[in-house]
Amino acid sequence: MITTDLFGASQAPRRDEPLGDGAVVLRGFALAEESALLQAVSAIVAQAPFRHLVTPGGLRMSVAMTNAGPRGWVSDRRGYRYDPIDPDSGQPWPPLPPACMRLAVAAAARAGFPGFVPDACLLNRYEPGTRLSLHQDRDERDLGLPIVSVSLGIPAVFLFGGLRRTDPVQRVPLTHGDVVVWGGAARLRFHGVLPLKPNHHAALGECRINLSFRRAG
Ligand code: MD3
Ligand code: FE
Repeated sequence: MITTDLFGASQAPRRDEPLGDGAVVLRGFALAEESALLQAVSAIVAQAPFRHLVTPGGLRMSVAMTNAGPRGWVSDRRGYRYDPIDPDSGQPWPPLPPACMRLAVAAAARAGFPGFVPDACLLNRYEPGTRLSLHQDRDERDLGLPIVSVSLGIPAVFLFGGLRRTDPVQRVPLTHGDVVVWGGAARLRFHGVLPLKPNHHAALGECRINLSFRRAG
């Protein structure tokens, strides 16, 4: 039964959407920490601005990236890796704000990964036209641990493939406040993001920011 409290807040049961084995979409789960997340993003990018990394093959990535936490994901001509130091500043990546940590830990626990404590948060910035081509995430030491992803800003269509690059892909629309936990059998599935359509978000403008919380080491 769906009830409404004195203040009109819907008490509908939260609808978690399983995405096959090991992955679940928690619609709107990040909205409880929305202002803390937006404040965290601005503090992080003030210290470690978004930048376009280069792939080992020399191609500029269309997604702009930065990191927070003890380790950060970087790519350059030498390869992909996690590094405790921001190569642009020579300083450690900015800290992971406690509200972000709490959100990631709570989402992982809700999805069946109690005790997951991330040590890295990769922030991806998409603008209209930006895409992320199909890839696997396999630079983390323990691939048995999940990744928690938080979408902010304008909507995107996430591509969720299989264990082989050529497997068919599911299209999953993700919008402001949605959280996805990817673990278990889903952890090594190919995935990507379709080119973003022009759109506007009240807090972030013509932009989508995805935070992905990982255990790198
Ligand atoms: C699905 N980012 O940074 S969320 C990435 O929306 C990345 O910015 C996407 O893929 C984004 O690597 C998707 C994070 C994510 C991470 C690992 C996954 C999704 C995943 C592993 C398996 C399946
Ligand atoms: Fe990925």
